[in-house]
Amino acid sequence: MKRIILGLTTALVPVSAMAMDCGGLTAEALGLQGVRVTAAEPVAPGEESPVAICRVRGTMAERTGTDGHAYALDFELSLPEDWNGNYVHQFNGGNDGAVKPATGALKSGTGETSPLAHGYAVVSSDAGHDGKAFGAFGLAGGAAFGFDFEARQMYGYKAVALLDPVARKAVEAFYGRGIDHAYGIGCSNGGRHAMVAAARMPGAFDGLLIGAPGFNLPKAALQHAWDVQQFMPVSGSLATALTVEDQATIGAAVRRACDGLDGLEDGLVSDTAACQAAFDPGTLACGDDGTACLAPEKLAALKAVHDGPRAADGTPLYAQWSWDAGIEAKDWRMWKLESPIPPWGHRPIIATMGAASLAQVFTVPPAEVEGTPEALESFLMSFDLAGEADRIFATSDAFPESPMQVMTPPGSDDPELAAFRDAGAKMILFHGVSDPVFSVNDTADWYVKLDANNGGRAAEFARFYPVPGMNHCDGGPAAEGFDLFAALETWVEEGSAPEAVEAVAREANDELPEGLAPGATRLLCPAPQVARYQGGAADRAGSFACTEE
Ligand SMILES: [Ca+2]
Repeated sequence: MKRIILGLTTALVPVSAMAMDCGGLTAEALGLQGVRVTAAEPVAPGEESPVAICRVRGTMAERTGTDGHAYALDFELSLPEDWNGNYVHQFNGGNDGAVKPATGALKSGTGETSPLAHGYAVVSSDAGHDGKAFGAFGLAGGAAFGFDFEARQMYGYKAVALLDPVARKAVEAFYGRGIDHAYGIGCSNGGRHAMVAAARMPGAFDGLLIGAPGFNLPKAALQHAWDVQQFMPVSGSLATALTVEDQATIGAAVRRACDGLDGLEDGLVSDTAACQAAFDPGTLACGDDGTACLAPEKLAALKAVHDGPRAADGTPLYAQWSWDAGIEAKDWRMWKLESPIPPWGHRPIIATMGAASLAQVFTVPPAEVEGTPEALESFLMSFDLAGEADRIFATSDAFPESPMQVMTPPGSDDPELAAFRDAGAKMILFHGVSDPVFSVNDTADWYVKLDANNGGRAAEFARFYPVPGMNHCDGGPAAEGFDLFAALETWVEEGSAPEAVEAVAREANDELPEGLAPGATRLLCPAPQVARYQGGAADRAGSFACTEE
């Protein structure tokens, strides 16, 4: 509130940070070139926004694709009335293709309230396609844009690079002053967008929050084909290759071997590295004692999936995976085996949702595949990993950059991020140890290389938090309620690097293990530290400490 003088009387009126009226905003008024503002309207606090905002929707980079489809980069900008001077670029996930509400909320990592609720200006986009390019062969999982090379580039890296300066210019014009701090946040493919930004736009963001990054997405798509090829022969159906009971059997075996390694049997395997040495999947084999076990063909498939796909000469095509108790969770089942029956469907969508992307976005040349579960399943079963895996590295006249070039952050095989580091920027990464989509090992290996290439001082600008038990971005038998965005803000704005971060076992999480009560808190530790029990109340983070040994 600010006191202003109106003639001879004084009055208290709310003061807005806005320098312009929201209604009727145009691209010209905001100083934007090559952009159409398609809507601008005030939104009162409520379901659509936690705070009063001016919501601007716009479109840019409009063109007709080589497939005849109309492409554009559509975006939404949330401009809070009570602006805190800062900016968030919200990177979305999956195949993109839709403008999600610009609130800055992640599935996890941004706490109970979104950055928008804290007064950030936030931009969100569809990454340059609308998910509706079907081509001539029917529904294909929103991935048919991959037949158009420029749409691939937009999805891979150009959408963020094109939109970001436009969004900032609009923010600064709207408020009549510069942005103090700029952040980028995303999980999954959104985490990949953030890692790409660190490499390609190293001076753009002061802070990046990076969840479960799919920074090797085309390789992870090969893993998807590999998984299906391992699981399908077990019983002729992904849905029965491993049952829910089998998952529980595996989770229980991992806990028997590993739960206590962190000092407390609480259902959480916090010492992931020690668990890889301590857990022998052979103990899952059926013996004579009648206890729960896996049949030989199930165990063989599980081990193969865990080891990851390999080329004919034995070279890994993606990554290995970590044994962890979160393998029992619903999310793991959805991505690896089967999804629940959707309200509109008569049968489960078998977990082949990555097939359309492998066929149409992550290979050169792309392959036509129909969107039916049967067609997608058949595509993955017939994908020749020994002979066709190189298609993720291939180029052609129509696709002059390979899928790996388009999707991965340049230099990520041997990362140093010198320009990002030298710009003074900070990044926080987090990844569920039981993520079934992107292997936590891939992110952990990347971080180890980053640290080595920075003389053991990567922690001065990048910290990595593995989350035991957590699945893809959130969920699973884990303490997976945490606010790493707040930790990032403090690091960027106060120079105080995050150490142990508190995580809560959310009451809304119906998969909490026995031993982890709803509301209990734990510590998330920056790798290579591990949360170890020190004694005291088992439901309090204060009873744990982050240590390397
Ligand atoms: Ca434990």
